[in-house]
Amino acid sequence: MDILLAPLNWFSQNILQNPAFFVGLLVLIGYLLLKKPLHDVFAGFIKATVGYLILNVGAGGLVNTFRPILVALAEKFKLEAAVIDPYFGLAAANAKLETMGFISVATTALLIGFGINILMVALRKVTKVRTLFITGHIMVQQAATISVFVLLLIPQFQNAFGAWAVGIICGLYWAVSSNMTVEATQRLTGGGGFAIGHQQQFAIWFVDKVAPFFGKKEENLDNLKLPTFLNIFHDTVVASATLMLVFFGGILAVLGPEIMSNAELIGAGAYVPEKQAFFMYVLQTALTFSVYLFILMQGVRMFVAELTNAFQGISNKLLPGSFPAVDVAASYGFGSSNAVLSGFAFGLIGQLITIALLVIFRNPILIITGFVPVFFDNAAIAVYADKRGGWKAAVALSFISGILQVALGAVAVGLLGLTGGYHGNIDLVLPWLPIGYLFKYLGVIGYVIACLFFLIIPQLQYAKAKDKEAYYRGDAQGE
Ligand code: ASC
Repeated sequence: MDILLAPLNWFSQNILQNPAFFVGLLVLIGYLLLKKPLHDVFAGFIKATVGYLILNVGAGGLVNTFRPILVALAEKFKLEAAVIDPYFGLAAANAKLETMGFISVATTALLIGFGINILMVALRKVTKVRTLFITGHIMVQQAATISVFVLLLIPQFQNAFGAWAVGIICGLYWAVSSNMTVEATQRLTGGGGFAIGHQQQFAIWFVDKVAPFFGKKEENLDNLKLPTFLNIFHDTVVASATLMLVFFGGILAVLGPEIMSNAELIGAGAYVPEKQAFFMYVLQTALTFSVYLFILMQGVRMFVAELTNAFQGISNKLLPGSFPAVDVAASYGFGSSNAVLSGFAFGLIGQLITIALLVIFRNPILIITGFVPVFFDNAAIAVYADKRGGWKAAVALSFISGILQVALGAVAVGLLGLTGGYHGNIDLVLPWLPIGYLFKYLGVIGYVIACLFFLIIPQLQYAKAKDKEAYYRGDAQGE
């Protein structure tokens, strides 16, 4: 058994959980299948891997710099609140699994889930699933949260079968949810050849469907007529730096130098009072946002370009009609230049209003905005919404998403009895919160219903597609 498990564990830790190399490997295989000269294969592998590593630097910089600032708010006001952010959710889920004696379930479930996803794609003629979810760091977070859903709410699975129960439903979610983003992403990217495998696939599907009801796609954020002096905000660097100066500048002013120089609380990005005036620190921190956003987009452009070309090899020869499902940031470069920031801004407003309502109505569970959902989810929602329904759709749908993230996040914290945080991304409340209630009230039957729900979705997608060949090509059908 060990002989079998050792290579699997190696693969999981070194490739699956490190998607830069996974994407690099896919590009390498894709170019080999396309019979490209070896030096081109090598160059493609390097560009894709380095591009993804650059994306990691950008995303990691954003997360590590701005997450602690939001958390410091809870400290300052002595709030007993859950932070809705997948890194806090991971810590809270692991703490819960530890007390339940199931800490190792999530890692096993990760491999089982990935295997299920591969199986679903291999059997695509039957399952109608075209996408392989390859964003490993996200799968780690989700496997932990979903372990709590399954094992806590369905006591019958608190045994050796538990890891299988978690793995199977994780695999179904990964395969089916990413499959739901194919048409929307092909439409957004003009046939980019990838899908989204992250934490907002259901939301992307939904937004793509409803955005046209909010407005015209021609009235998108890029075409928005601004008074001449506001035209400077069509530039992402100017817009993001200004927005962050107002938003994080405001928060940092409230927090003050004392908390921000507490290295233990704030971490490596701490303010160093001896070296820098507080005002200059605030200015630099706000501008750093634009720096990381710029880096992130650069990395995305590099790896997406390679992946799009190379994957033709895989989808022509190895797995016909299949798509890699990658980090949601891959979609950011394809929308209006300021869609990402608009999504963040209006998602944030939705979140803050809902948090204020929780406080006013003395809800027993309070929520603190976490950086990852408010930025990465709502940015994507606005990008897709703007493409289909223009700026009105982008504004309205990211605002609604912000409300749901907080309101339903608070319900999820209560349902799962978590302390300190919850995953918070939009898919982890819709559809996962209703699924949680199915588990709670129907037990194993609820689990079976949830699995059938996932299995039936691609069947419905396929049944609805007028042109069945085009379904496998991923072409967007019907406007
Ligand atoms: C997440 C998460 C991250 C970011 C990153 C965005 O959900 O855990 O680190 O989004 O994947 O590019």
